[in-house]
Amino acid sequence: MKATCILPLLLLLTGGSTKPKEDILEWWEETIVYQIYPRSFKDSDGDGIGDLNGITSKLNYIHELGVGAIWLSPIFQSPMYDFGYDISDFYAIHDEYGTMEDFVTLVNKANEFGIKVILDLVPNHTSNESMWFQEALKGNEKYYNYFVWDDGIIDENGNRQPPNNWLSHFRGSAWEYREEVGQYYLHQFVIGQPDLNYRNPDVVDEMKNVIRFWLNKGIAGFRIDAVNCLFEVDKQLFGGVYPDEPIAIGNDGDPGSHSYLDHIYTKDQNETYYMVYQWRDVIEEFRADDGMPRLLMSEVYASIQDVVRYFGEGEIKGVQMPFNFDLITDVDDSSSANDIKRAIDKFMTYKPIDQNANWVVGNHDQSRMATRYGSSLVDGINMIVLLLPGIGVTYMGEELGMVDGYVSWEDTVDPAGCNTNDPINYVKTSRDPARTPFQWSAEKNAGFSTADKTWLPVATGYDTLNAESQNNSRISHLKVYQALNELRKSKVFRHGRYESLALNNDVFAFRRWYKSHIYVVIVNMRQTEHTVDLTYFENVSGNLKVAIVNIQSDKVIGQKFKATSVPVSAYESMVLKVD
Ligand SMILES: *[C@@H]1O[C@H](CO)[C@@H](O)[C@H](O)[C@H]1NC(C)=O
Ligand SMILES: *[C@@H]1O[C@H](CO)[C@@H](O)[C@H](O)[C@H]1NC(C)=O
Ligand SMILES: *[C@@H]1O[C@H](CO)[C@@H](O)[C@H](O)[C@H]1NC(C)=O
Ligand SMILES: *[C@@H]1O[C@H](CO)[C@@H](O)[C@H](O)[C@H]1NC(C)=O
Ligand SMILES: CC(=O)N[C@H]1CO[C@H](CO)[C@@H](O)[C@@H]1O
Ligand SMILES: [Ca+2]
Ligand SMILES: [Ca+2]
Repeated sequence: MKATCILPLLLLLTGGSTKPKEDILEWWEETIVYQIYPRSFKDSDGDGIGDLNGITSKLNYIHELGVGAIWLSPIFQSPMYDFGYDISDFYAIHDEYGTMEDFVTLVNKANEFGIKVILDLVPNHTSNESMWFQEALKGNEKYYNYFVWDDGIIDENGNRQPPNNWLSHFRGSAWEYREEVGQYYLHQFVIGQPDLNYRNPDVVDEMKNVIRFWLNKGIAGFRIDAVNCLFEVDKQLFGGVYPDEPIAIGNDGDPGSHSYLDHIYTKDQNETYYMVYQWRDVIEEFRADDGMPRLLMSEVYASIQDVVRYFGEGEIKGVQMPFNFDLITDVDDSSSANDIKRAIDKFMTYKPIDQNANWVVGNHDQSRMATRYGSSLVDGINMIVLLLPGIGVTYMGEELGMVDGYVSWEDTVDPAGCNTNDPINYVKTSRDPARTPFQWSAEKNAGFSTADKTWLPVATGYDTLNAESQNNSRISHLKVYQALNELRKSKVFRHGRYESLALNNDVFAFRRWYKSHIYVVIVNMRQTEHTVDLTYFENVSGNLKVAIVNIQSDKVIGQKFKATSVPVSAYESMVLKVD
């Protein structure tokens, strides 16, 4: 406690915060969370689709990366209208991915490697092929009440119309009529994804049982999908009618597109936060049993104020990791060093002081990091993700600098692309390019599969850009990633403090320090050369020694530079240690 009186002052000076005391860190506070999109990671049986045994066969690779936790995108039984985000049985493994036995083997083998397994919870909706929805259609009242139904309205011409103007994320009305029921059901995502009704206590209990079921299989936590869409407004507050949403200011003029409306009644409802806090209580039941903390991560694209509410409120605990998407949504290859600094400082500024930041630069819904930032910045961005204070998140392939693959209109399968019915502009919304198979080697299908056709085509360029060749070469993105991960284990990066500077428009730099150990990380966002003076950082003087450099750099590990004048070449990034 002795540090508390000087702490506020330090925070004022540095504008950043890390854990104030040298606590013993929980497992999830010191690891990297590595996201695997199972369909595209490794195919073990030659059908062109990645599977659980494929993941198990690559645990040694994940272990060599130094990653301590893998998060698997959904592996549950699904008709795959939305590639697993439409679940027909929350308690079963999707047959293309393997069996429950394969899953238990994966968890056990992962544990032998010291790797924890995190699953994706998709609580907003089920598949229309779920037993729950099928029972609802048959008139089973219990399951009818699992969904959100409404009569709709009859217009002046006597035609039936949806209850209101709500729009699906994938274009068009969010309401779909079912003859069997004589009512419309709500689907915030595709038609095949009816929304669950969280105002029904049975649904609340059911989802808690889903959480318990998988925790009992030995998993270490959940990533919760699209959680801010859980609740819709309570229609009782509007005389039993779901109110229209207002047209968004600054919309793109396309009335079918989700962004046309301002989602004040279908997103970020107050009740959502309290549902998530209840799920934290469920994982705490397990911790009380065996002492092992489980991790919850939430996926929410919202204002920073809304995102950090998922941490909890006062004494009430929420998730430990509300995903921080600022490095996806706020910056890209056109950003200046100042923009990067502001994007990083944003989460640090708004998060509760005793909670961790986390750093995410890609996922299965977003264009890949190496494409958004450019291949020259791959190592620099990985330096930011892995060396800033907090939890690093890597989407599979970021360690290699994998780029978006080209997927033709004929090969496009993502509903976000297909639903545009537009063979030209589908590329703007399709998420397939970020989901092309993992590039293992220069062999057929990049070593992903022996099939003649894979579910998505392998990206071109895999003959040189692949895990095997990067592992075999002395200098590669993979080797830089492993070196960063090794350095990350030191006290400076586990417990040290942090401050950042935009040294000019192009060069972003941050300092991490612990007692007398000081490191400075430099990332040049531009194809320009600079000489930078690092003595703008307090306590940085004398010489700095090169610890890690990006693959384009001609600096040598161990080489020394004067703090007052460090040369930085085009797109160069480096980690320096004050000598
Ligand atoms: C990477 O290369 C090392 C030898 O340099 C080898 O021991 C290791 O098995 C390789 N990793 C993989 C996943 O092939
Ligand atoms: C589920 O919805 C899809 C459209 O997304 C439709 O093609 C399919 O027929 C529906 N299945 C059932 C059982 O309602
Ligand atoms: C949000 O919901 C919680 C729990 O139901 C309630 O205690 C709180 O007053 C609500 N806050 C607002 C602003 O509606
Ligand atoms: C600078 O170094 C001194 C001496 O080690 C230390 O007391 C001080 O806290 C450091 N200040 C900062 C901002 O790192
Ligand atoms: C932000 C977002 O839309 N995330 C997911 C929400 O759920 C849909 C349907 O399940 C997924 O496709 C998205 O990836
Ligand atoms: Ca397979
Ligand atoms: Ca919902």
